Amino acid sequence: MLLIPILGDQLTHGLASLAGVDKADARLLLMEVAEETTYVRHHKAKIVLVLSAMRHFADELRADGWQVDYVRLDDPANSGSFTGEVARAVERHRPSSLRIVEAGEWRVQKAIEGWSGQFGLPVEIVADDRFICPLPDFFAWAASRRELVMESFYRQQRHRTGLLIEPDDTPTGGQWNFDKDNRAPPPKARPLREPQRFPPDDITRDVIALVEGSFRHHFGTLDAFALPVTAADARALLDDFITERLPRFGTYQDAMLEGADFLYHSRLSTSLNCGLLTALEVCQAAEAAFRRGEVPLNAAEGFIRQMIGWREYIRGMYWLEMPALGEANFFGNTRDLPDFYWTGETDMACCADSVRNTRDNAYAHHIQRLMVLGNFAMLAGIDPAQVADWYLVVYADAYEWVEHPNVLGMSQFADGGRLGTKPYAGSGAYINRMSNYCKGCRYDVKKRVGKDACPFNALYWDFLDRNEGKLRGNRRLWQPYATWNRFGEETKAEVRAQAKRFLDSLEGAAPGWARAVP
Ligand code: FAD
Ligand code: DLZ
Ligand code: SF4
Repeated sequence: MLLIPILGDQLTHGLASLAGVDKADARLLLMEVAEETTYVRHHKAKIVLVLSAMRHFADELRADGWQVDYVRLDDPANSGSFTGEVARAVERHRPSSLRIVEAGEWRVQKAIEGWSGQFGLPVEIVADDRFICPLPDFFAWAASRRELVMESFYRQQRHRTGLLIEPDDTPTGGQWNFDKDNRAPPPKARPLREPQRFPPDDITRDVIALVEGSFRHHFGTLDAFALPVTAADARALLDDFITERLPRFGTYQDAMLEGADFLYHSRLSTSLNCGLLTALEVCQAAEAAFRRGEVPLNAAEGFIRQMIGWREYIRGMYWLEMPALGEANFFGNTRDLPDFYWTGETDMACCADSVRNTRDNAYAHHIQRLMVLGNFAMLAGIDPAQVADWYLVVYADAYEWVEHPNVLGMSQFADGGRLGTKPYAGSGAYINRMSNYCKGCRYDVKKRVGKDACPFNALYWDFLDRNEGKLRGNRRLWQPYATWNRFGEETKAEVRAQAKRFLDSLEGAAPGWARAVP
């Protein structure tokens, strides 16, 4: 008999470990375990999402004729870890071998690699073919490059999938990339309706009760929980996105509007990352809408680039760079994460609204994550490990394979530029251009110094100044350094003093938000 453990982010009916298996001779194992629910203190909505999706998936598998063991969190015999639960299942069923799809996180993969020795059984670890680019192909691509630029990987991926490729092998529309059309400031009116909601059913309500009891001290609220927890609902959310928001997704991809929590974004990452949707089906739906003339090319291409370009590149970089990536700290930053990342209490309107969205929805869109909260943390010199923990906790789509490269690489430049060619650092001017936050903020985005000056301004220049030894050689930063060096010594001293005053006023977060205090 074959024992097939399925992890909480592997909830896909076409999972590689199930292919070709005789249902009568296999036992599937899904495990709710304390180790996963508490290794960081996840946002309540993330725990509800994963456990509810697991329970729904187990029911669907049974209905499909599989024999399924499902271990609940509150089962008194629950050992609390994947390894412990697999050990118990081995005792129960005495399988002849195990089969599992490779894990999405380094620490879990290392545990799985120990199972064969531990249990004295053959363990087949199957490649995760829900990703379009197999890892060996990514490593080969990386080995052939001096710089690991996403755009060149993306073009290979277009050829690999045939998405937006014409019969003569050229990119549809004659261009690979329409990014220059995708930087419009926010739309004036608020023209959109919210993404479709999926109100909790009985299974989800049970899990909500469990989480409100056992995880009540975790970050976040569940009042607005309405995420899809089945493949059918995730597909409905995809259809809703394609018709309602994809047409304008490209144009307003980088825009931010106070109180508009999702704008034209898809909100599909939570479903994709736990397996309810696959990247390929989502991209095919976007391309089909373009071919039907329902969405413009800049929108379809922009979306497909995020999916087969960025998402796959990020995943490849995780496995290429781990475990060193987890410890990366290029700038040697040591400041504690400010308290407002948890409370939302700050006068900076952009940060307050982004944290509110995060708390209420376990969500923020890309530019809130990158150019508001990530940018602030890097400019302020926050310890990147604390920043990474925060991101892993607060977003319902966060798993280490996608969170670490985005946070430690793209947003904090803690890897020294392996992933991005320059730090994503911006002053208040960028946020003002791409949002309406500054209009309602008590700070003045035009000012660099003074009590009411936007903190991002002095912090931006102070960041460049502080790190000049490490960054001056970066060819993409010669312009800001040229500007900084045109400032007189007096101005420079004022900026440094302004940044110091502000940083000294920041209160560090109380311990225990991200990881339980031992
Ligand atoms: P949309 O804007 O609609 O984009 C469509 C899809 O493209 C997303 O669903 C996602 O699957 C994919 N995508 C776009 N950009 C990226 C990217 N950089 N990396 C991976 N996938 C991408 N994404 C996560 O899924 N989990 C994370 O933990 C995560 N942490 C992030 C942390 C930081 C600091 C930054 C800058 C980005 C992070 N992202 C993460 C990427 C991106 O912000 C989210 O995928 C996106 O905001 C999810 O919302 P959406 O589904 O509405 O995305
Ligand atoms: C995120 C998460 C949570 C909160 N709980 C569980 C769980 O109880 N059981 C489970 O199988 N998976 C859970 N997950 C997702 C896992 O953390 C994820 O599958 C691994 O980290 C992938 O390596
Ligand atoms: Fe953010 Fe500065 Fe604008 Fe205030 S003025 S919203 S702090 S960028």
